Parts: sequence; structure tokens; C-alpha cells
Amino acid sequence: MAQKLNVALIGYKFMGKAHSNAFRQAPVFFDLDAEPVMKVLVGREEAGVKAAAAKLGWESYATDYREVVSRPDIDVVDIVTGNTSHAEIAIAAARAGKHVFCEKPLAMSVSEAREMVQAVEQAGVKHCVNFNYRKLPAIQLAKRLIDEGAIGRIFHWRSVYLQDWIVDPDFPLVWRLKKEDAGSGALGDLAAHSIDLAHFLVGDITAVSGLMETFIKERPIATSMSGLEATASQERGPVTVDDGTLFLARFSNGAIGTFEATRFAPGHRNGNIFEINGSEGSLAFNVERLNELQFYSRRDAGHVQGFRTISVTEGGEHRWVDAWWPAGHIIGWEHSFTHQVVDFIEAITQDKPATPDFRDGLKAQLVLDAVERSAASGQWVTIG
Ligand code: SOE
Repeated sequence: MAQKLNVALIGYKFMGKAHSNAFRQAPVFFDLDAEPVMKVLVGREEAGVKAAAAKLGWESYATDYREVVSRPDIDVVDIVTGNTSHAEIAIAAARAGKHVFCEKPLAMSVSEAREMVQAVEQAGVKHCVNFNYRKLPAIQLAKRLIDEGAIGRIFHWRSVYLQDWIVDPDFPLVWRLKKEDAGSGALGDLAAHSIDLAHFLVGDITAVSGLMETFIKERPIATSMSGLEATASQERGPVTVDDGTLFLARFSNGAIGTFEATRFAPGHRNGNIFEINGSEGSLAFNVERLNELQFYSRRDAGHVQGFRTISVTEGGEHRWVDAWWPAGHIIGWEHSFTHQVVDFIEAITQDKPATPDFRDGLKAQLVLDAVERSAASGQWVTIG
């Protein structure tokens, strides 16, 4: 592994921890053509970024991303900042000739996402948006089964993405609940994942009819946030994003879909769940059981027909698992980030497109935008 790829990670909180872990694990478990070097961690607050760099294993830290993205020794810029700065940083990094890896949702708006696509394509750098659930072995198996025709012609996509971390009305008003900081709420944070999975597994979404609701209109203003925990002050402020969003969708191949995303589903911590029904069978998945894929085949003999649970842990059969543990020795949520890093490094070293890339990010952004417009107007919105 002669080649080295020096990485700069911009942002160091929840996602910073997940991405740092992925860069650390990737060369340990996978045989890569290039070694990612955790060169510099960037954050605006010096004490915080310094402590995070030491804890997460970065060689150094910096407080200004502008100086870092133009450094000649940096090859890859990974962006895990709040959504408002994705575009600015990604465009600066692309213009400086760096490969760009960015958290989801790609941008705050369709126009920002378009500018980002233009910048990376003009610069000729590799680009990737971290819709990490694609990088689970079960999702890759679902894709393979669909491509092999195992479920036939797809009729239905049915997804729910259920969380409950803000159901308490006194949960603080964190950045994720402010439109100016997050873009949208459950829609951009959660439904964006379902949209990307639907694009990957079913096909392009062409029209949507949406409904968005904010149940708790005001909350105590947050003073700090760590992961999905936060502390608050006495002062209150308005919630300006959706707490829950539902939408109907049409796909270009004739399939129809329903999507639900909410942070108000008590008991569901991270229920990224979907089912796909086709002429020959069905597939079902729940991220809280991410080592399993449910498959029903109409081709099975009648006396054994029923959903089967496939343990997606067989080396040689299921993607990426060879690199980890023997069959049945399950993997977790964080592994999807490592797989994304592995694929991104391969895209760079083998000069092939990364997946999902900024165009996929833009495609998801177009749907997010269409859902918001549809919810505001009460009309179906077509995606061009
Ligand atoms: C919080 O809602 C969150 O961490 C999202 O931001 C992630 O994208 C999702 O994968 C899990 O939940």
C-alpha cells in the first residue's frame, strides 16, 4: 500500500466521530490500494477541535477550513459540518483540486446542490455524498436480488423512518430544528435516506404529493448538543422545520411509493424501515436489524412459502463481510461508514465514479424540494 491519501475532516462532533472511526478502520480491515492518513481535523472552536483530534486519532487540528482545503498535502476533504456550510466548503475544496466526501443532505437547496455538482465535475475530482445505508450488505443484497429479477416488476415502495428523540416538548431547540441551520427537519434528515434508497433500489422518483407537520411549535433554546442529547436555557424559540413528513410518490418505471419520516414515533429510536413488493416477491429491511434481509418469493414451493430471513453475513456471498468476521458474527451501524470510505478510496485509486455521488445528492435534493413545495401548495409536484 505505497500510495497515501491525506484526509482533512471538517467538523468533529457526532458525524466527525463516525467518519473518524471509518477512516481508522478501513485500512485495518480492508486491503486498500491507498492508505488514508488522518492528517487534520478542522473545527472553529479551538479547545473542542484540539481535544477531538487527540481523542479521535488525527495527526493535527486547525480552526480555519479555508487554509486547510488549499494545502498541497491534502488529497481528500470530508465535510461533516452543519448543512449550511456543505456547499461553501465542498466548492472551495473542489476548486483546490481535492476529492470531496460530504455528509447528507448534500445541500440546503437545489441551487446549492447544482453548484456543488458543477464544481466537482469541472474540477474533475471524485465526489461522494454519504447516504451510508446503501453501504450495508443487506441493501447490496436487495439490489442484487432486484437486478436478478427475484421480485419481478416492482409495484410498491413503502418506507418509514421513525425516531423519537424530540417527542418531549421540552427537548431543546437544537440546530436540527431550525430551518436556517438544517434546511428541513425529518424530511431532509431522515426521508433523505429513504429517498436515496428508493432511487437506488426502485428507480427515479418523478412526482410527489407531500404533507408536513410541526407538532411542537416552540421549545427552550439549546445551549449545547452532543449526539442527539442537548441542554437548554430558560428562553424559548420557534421550531421552524417539520417534525413529521409524509408523501406519496410515482417512479419513472410505473412503481408507486409511500414515505413517512418522523421524530415523533415513541419507541422507535432509528427505525429506517422499508418494504418493496414486486410481481414475483417482496423484500423488507429494518436498520435496527441490519444484518438481516427479509425475502419472500412467489417462486418457492407452496408448502414452504413465507418470508425468509437471510443473515447477510456470509463471506464470499455478501458484500464487505469477508473483511470483518466469520459468518454470523454481525456488524453494526458504523460499518456502513467504513464501507463508504473503502468505496471512496477505491473510486480514487481506480479512477471510477464514487457511489452515491453528488448527482445522487442532487437527485435527492430535488425530491426534498418537491415535497416541500407540494406540502405548501397542496398539489402534486413533478420532478423535472
Ligand atoms: C439523527 O436523526 C440521525 O443521526 C441522522 O442525522 C442520520 O443521518 C441517520 O442515519 C440516523 O439519525
